[in-house]
Amino acid sequence: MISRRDFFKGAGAVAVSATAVSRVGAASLPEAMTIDHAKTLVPPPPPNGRHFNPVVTLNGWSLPWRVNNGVKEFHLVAEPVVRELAPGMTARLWGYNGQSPGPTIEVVEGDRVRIFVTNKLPEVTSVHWHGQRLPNGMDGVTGLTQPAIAPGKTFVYEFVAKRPGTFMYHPHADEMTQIAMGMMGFWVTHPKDPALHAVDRDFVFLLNAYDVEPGSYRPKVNTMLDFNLWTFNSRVFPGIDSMHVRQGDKVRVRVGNLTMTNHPIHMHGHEFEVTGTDGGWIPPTARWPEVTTDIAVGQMRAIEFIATDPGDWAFHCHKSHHTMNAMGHNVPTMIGVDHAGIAEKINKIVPEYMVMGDKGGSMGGMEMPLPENTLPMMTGEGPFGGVEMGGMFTMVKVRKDQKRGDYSNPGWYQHPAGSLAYEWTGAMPEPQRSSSAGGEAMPMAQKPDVEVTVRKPTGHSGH
Ligand SMILES: [Cu+2]
Repeated sequence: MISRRDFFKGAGAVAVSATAVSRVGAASLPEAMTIDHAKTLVPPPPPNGRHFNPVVTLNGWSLPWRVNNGVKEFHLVAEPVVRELAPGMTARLWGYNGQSPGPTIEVVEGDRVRIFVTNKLPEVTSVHWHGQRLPNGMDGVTGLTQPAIAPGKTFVYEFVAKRPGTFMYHPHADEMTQIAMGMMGFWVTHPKDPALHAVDRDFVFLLNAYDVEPGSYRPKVNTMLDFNLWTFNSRVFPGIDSMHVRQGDKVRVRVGNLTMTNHPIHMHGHEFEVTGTDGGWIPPTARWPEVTTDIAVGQMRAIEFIATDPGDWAFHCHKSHHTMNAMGHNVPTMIGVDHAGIAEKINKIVPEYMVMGDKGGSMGGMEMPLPENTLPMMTGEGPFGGVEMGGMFTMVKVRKDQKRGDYSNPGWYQHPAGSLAYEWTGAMPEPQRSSSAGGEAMPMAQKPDVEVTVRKPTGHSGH
């Protein structure tokens, strides 16, 4: 049997550190694996128990388990963590096992599961297993179905993972604070039959949001709507890993929303179908094609598509403020105002001041002094310059030569000759303008003396 310390070896993944939680409990508690970085760790095939096809958690990992008399045992530790949101900014959050979100828990339909939850927070907590069929006393609602887990205490949750599907976990204790601080994780119950709902690549992440003042490290937990960092798995662009797939792959992306607002998640270059929710799988006859699907608060959506077209395809929330980072959400509109040279001066007094619009030049390219520990509003370098994005933005990279099971970054897409937008360098025709006094007629598309070739439809012979 593979030892749990070797769990991530062979997947090319970074070693996981193991820490015993308490000297008293060490003999009976499963060791709590922790991670101290935000890399995407691709889980190896399950070392024991029933086979399943593991999911890949964006900038995250899946929690190893031990089998004890046929029961799959996991150990979650609720604790303060340091999360890098993107290179250049870290936040002091609360999470599980070293990171926020916590590790993804993967089990198989019918598994008996025992989860030890140790509270290392300075206040009480609990864990609610969102969407699961379980005994009421395992539902994790403080005061309603269980007493709170006091700091320093460990509680045990145990139930059979009855329904296959996609779930989340989060506290049901001082929720406004604990969710705003990043306490959440993903849960996947795989079907007994691995061929059921099988895909080639299965990515998961949670939508979350933080309000961290530039120059500070701790989220403001009383913010209700005006968050300044909109994140996929507590990461913002350009810190969010892209999803790397092979051309022709059937791809699933499961997204859960634990923010305070809805997020219309949009994918470029492909259509997808919503195939599942946290309530279960959607019958194929009830699905319809989409390129954007709205995910409400507390909801999960599984989307599926065939990655037919090679390229670097944007995948993002369609609310434009959600693809921006911390700086500049409250700046005035300055379109048309010539304020050359003024921005830098104002910036010395008002650090969040930024120039929007035509005279401000490129926001992403603005080299302005930032306070310690924050990120530019728009950022990220692409092969053609600044991407000018932030927040909830990443890419699906589709490649013909990506190997099966290879999740490494193939780099930027090389566009075949003739398939790239280009600058027009020919003559510019005089624009035709219509005046409001000119009557109802539309201006003609072409002057009569311009020679064009028009292919007329052929006659309807045979009708
Ligand atoms: Cu959004």
